[in-house]
Amino acid sequence: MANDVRDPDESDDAKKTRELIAENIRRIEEMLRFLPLSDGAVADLRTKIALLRTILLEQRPPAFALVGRRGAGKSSMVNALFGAKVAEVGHVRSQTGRGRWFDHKSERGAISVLDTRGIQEGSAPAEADGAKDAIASIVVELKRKVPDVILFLVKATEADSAIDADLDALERVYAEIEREHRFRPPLVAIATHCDVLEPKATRLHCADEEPKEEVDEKIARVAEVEHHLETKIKERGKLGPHLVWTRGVSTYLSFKDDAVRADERWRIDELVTTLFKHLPDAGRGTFVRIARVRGLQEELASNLTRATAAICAGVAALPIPVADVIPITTMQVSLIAGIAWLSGRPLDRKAAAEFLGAMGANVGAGFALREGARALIKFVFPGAGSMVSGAVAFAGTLAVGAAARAYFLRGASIEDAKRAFERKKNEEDVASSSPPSDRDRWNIN
Ligand SMILES: Nc1nc2c(ncn2[C@@H]2O[C@H](COP(=O)(O)OP(=O)(O)O)[C@@H](O)[C@H]2O)c(=O)[nH]1
Ligand SMILES: [Mg+2]
Repeated sequence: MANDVRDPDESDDAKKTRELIAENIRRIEEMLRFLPLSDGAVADLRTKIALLRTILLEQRPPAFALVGRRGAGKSSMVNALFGAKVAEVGHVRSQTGRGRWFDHKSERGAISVLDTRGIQEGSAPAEADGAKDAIASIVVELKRKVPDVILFLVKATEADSAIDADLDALERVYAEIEREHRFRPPLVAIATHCDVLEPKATRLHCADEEPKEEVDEKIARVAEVEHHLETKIKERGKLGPHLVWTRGVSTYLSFKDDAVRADERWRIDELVTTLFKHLPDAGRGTFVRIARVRGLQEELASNLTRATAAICAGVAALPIPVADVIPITTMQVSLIAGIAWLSGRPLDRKAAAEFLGAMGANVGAGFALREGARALIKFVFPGAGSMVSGAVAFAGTLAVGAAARAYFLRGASIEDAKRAFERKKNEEDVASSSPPSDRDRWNIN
């Protein structure tokens, strides 16, 4: 899949930071063979290193194919995922021409979208090139790149009328992908425009403020639509097995001069969570930055933290001279930069410097990763010489990760971040002061 795109607008600092992290990860990998660990433990560390590399260095835009007729809400869906105006909605001819993969961008990243509009319009095509061309171009595009997930969109108000042509189109898309890539992407079926179901005036996006009975009535209608949609899809043997989620949503956002004027989105967080679940790691980092669902940012950040902690503990198991603590704290600085990045900040040293400075480490904004690493030693491992035990490296890394998550993802004050750091560190210290020992914990031979 040729969808690994490096952002051409990436700053020099970001490039440099990437290179440093890449270099550091390479070093750590080289150390692996010196580690006194079992094969199983080494394999486990390799998996964790691969995760770090994928999240920090090998991100690409997630790729979604949107299937649904004109007006189903495909462009609105793209805007709803971003929470901003990135796609033209309504009767505007798309800037992409027909049936092309297109990267919708914001400063937080890009989502690659294949808008298959026109594919089901066997008759009366609105555009001069017609349905045949639409199909031909979509087939070409599906060859070029395989979608991670397919989103099938139907207007809730039209779900029980003629969706057979749409389902034919969807089958067609699956057949092409299957033939070309031997892969069947997960299918997410969405009923859009749920906000306009009866009772029309009842607002689902602020259901707490609405009469309960009316909300219940509206949600019951949504459930009916979902049931119908799901049944229709499951009737098709070629589609049913790939269906992972069916839900009614509202993508409604109104813009004025490109700024959000009204946000009436409903259940988009749930949708984002589902899409996240079905994305490969290479698309997940970008996706959580764009969609900004806190829980998912947290999930990825804690995966990153745990992986880094395990790697640091592994490095700490090395006898000197290789095992001075610099590689460990360098990994921790990378972790801070990574968590800042997941929060939407650029992947550069500025965010890490800000965090380290606020925590009390003395670093300039343009610090070298190693300098940051040295500064970090003082407060992660106070009193330690050049040797730290695996357990202490593990606890220290979890604590750094906890503080960075509090600061960047929850917008905690630096005081709170410090408290999160101390709390985590103490928890882990207590946990590691009694068995299991380093040896048990890391399967050390
Ligand atoms: N009320 C409401 N309007 C929507 C929703 N989704 C899309 N729309 C509107 O439906 C029209 C068509 O949407 P658009 O995203 O351009 O559909 P596309 O042709 O599939 O790209 C636009 O006027 C949108 O504002 C929704 O969930 N609720
Ligand atoms: Mg559109």
